[in-house]
Formats: sequence, C-alpha cells, structure tokens
Amino acid sequence: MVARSSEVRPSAVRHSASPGAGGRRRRGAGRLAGLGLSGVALLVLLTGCDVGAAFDGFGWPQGGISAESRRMYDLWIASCIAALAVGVFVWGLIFWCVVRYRKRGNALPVQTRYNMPMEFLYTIAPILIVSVLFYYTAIVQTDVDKLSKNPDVTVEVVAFKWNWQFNYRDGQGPDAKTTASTLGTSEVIPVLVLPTDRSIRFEETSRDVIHSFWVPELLFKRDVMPGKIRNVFEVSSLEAEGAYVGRCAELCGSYHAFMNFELRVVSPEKYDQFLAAKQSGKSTQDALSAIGEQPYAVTTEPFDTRRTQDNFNPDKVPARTGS
Ligand SMILES: [Cu+2]
Repeated sequence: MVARSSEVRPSAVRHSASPGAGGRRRRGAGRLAGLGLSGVALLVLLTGCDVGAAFDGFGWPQGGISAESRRMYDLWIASCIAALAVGVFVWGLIFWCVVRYRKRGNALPVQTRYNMPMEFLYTIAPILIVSVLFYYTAIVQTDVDKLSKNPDVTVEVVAFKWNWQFNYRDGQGPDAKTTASTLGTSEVIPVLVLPTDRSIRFEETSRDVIHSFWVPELLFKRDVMPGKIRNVFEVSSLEAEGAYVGRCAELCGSYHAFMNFELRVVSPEKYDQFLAAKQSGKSTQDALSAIGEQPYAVTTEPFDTRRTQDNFNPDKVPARTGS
C-alpha cells in the first residue's frame, strides 16, 4: 500500500486539486506582485547608503579608515544580505510546507522523489551561490593584498619583545635606507606618524618571535615574522586624521598584551614637516610638538607592572634561597 501511494504522480494529484483558470491567474498575479515587491525591497537594501550600520555591521567592526577597510566591509555586508535572502527563502519554504502539508489523515502526501528538475536546482543553486561569493571574495582579497611599484611612503615595522620601532625608508625592500626612526621604550609609547591621501607600504620584520601588527581601524592585521621574511602590505590611503591605538595581535610572551603603539594620522603637509624635523635630528616628541600635535600617545599608556620590591617579594626572601 505504501509503495503504491508513493508512486502517485505529482502532476495527477496537482491536476485534481488545482483551481479553475481564474484562480490560477489570480495566484500567478499575486506571485508576480510578491516577486516584484521582493525585488524592490532587495534593490533598496543593496543600494542603501549604509545598510550595515542599521544592523551594527552584522558583527563586522565599523569605522575603518582606509580604502581597503571599506572594501572588506562592503564585501561582508553584501555577503550577509545574500545569506539573509537565501535564509528568508528557505525559512519561507519550510513554513509553507509545514502549513500546506500538515497532517490531515493517514494518507501519505504526494511523493516527489526523483524529481529531476528539483534535484538539479538544489544541486546547482548552492554551487552558483558559493561561486558568486568566491568570485567577489577573490577580487577583494586580491585588491587588499595588492602592492604598488612606487608607494608614496614606506615604513619598516620592527617588532621585538615587547615594543616597536618604526623606520621611515627612502625606498622599498631590505636594502633601502632608514631616514628617520621612532623607537618605543618602557616609558614612552612609540607613535607612528603617517599622512592622509598617500599610499603607504608597511614592511614588517621581527627581531625575535612572531608578533602581529594590528591597528583595529585598518580592519586588518598581519603577522610580523622573524628571520629574513619581510611581510609586506599596503594601504592606498588613510582617510581620517586622528589618533588610533595599535596592538600586537600575536601571543608573543609575558607582556604581549602591553605591546601597544599609536598610529597618528596627520595631513600630508604636517607629515612632511614632521619627517623633516625627525631627519634634522629632533626626537619624535619634539617633532610632534613642532607640527602642533600631542607629543605623547593619547590612546594608550606605557605598561605599568605595579611591581615594587615590597609587593613582588613581600616576605623579603633572599635571592636563591627559595621559600
Ligand atoms: Cu608581540
């Protein structure tokens, strides 16, 4: 019995249950109107000024300050909208099936196994969706990783346990010369001064272990490797002046969490003056004061261990005796 009912041809059942020609036309018009409305809603969503902002970036951090950060943000928002559209469609189908085919008796519902068009559709549709996502991801990734031949500014980022040195270079690669340098210490947070509206190349190298150069507002971080590896990336422009905290994003040792620096983005004119002052021998703090900027970091503070002879060794145990 079961086998026989599962062989019921869908078309035959559909035919017997189908409404008249007028009903079909009305339903067709309704479907068309629904499709049109969905299309308009999707268009409004996709062309909206900042759909992501209304949903808190769908989990992606906002407030990027580079052209690259905006591209990555846009890719994320578009992917979320595509995923939501597929989700709404699938949820709709599920709820429609639950209501339309709820149990009415003991008879089995229409069986649609081996429905080739349907099986073809649900094999091809996911492949198409993944292909489109892959295509746009590859484009954005290539764009973000792109290196130019002659960036306007090249800065060498040197990481070490547990601080940073920033070397302003006269060219690219390990053979270029350093024309000015900023070195962080336990008492002074290193401030990396860079201009807006210029392309900037970061060339990273480490003196000891793997660190990671991260300015949250770039929405991008890259490992800093020891040895001969120079990890390189570029931003085509920084778009907002200001002070931004920078961090090490790789667990590199005891004081990893305190390995902070500050990125200070200034106008190209101020940057030129800053660099000239540095090259003439001024300290970073004096050069910053000379261009009317705060001389010390304003987004983070030097690491304070709060360890004194008393609280570190309250029992005053002599060295090497243990306790
Ligand atoms: Cu580190």
